[in-house]
Amino acid sequence: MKTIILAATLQPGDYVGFTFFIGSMAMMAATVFFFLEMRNVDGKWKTSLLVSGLITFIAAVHYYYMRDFWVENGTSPTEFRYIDWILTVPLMCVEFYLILKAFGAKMGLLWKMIFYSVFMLVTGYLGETVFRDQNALWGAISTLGYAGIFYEVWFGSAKQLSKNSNNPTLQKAFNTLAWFIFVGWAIYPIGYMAIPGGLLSGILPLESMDIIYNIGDAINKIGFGLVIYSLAVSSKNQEAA
Ligand SMILES: *C/C=C(C)/C=C/C=C(C)/C=C/C1=C(C)CCCC1(C)C
Repeated sequence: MKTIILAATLQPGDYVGFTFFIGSMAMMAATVFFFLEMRNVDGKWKTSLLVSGLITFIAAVHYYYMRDFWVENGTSPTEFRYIDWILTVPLMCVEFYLILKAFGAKMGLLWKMIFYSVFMLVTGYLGETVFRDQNALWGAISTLGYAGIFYEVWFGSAKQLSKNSNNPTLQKAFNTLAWFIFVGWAIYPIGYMAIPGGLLSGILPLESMDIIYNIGDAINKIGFGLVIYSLAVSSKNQEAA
């Protein structure tokens, strides 16, 4: 008997597929939320919320494709994944710049962070695809880009600007975002190490890579946006008080 598999049909037990569906919907819902809430915040925060919504919007569209790709091929949609990241991760750097702009952030800081993130992603992509046999080496090279961003927000000029702002609301939000970079972003290298021949491939089955990436994206993209949103709302309440 011939089984007809309809496009984009989930099979029972396809946990990777589940997280792709949940991811698509969560990113869409978050996008609607950020865009609609733009009317409820003051001037400069509108841009920050717009960027938050763009991040989840770009992810929602890619998740739509990735979900389809996974369901049809049963393999990781690596290209869509990295195209998404190369757009959304620099936009997360833009978020840092926007909240620090009023306290003296320069374009140089933004470009530096964008450079680190693009370096991290291009080398990570090479390790996952072209040079899979040397994925550990490329993973290590990619980590240098991650370390650059980590340094900026924990010790570098971004940290200094936040420290010198004398604005407790900004500092609290900045520190939360810095924890996202530390803990939230550290989720990704764990997923990367599940690729065949990767450092954790003995412990983690290959499917766990996409599950881990999907969880990481939901936490980081939506969580980051919510931190920005609460900063915008509490800044408004402060001014009203
Ligand atoms: C919304 C997407 C985000 C926040 C993606 C972040 C991705 C990373 C922090 C990826 C990092 C990697 C390493 C640090 C080493 C191994 C290769 C990567 C690209 C998975």
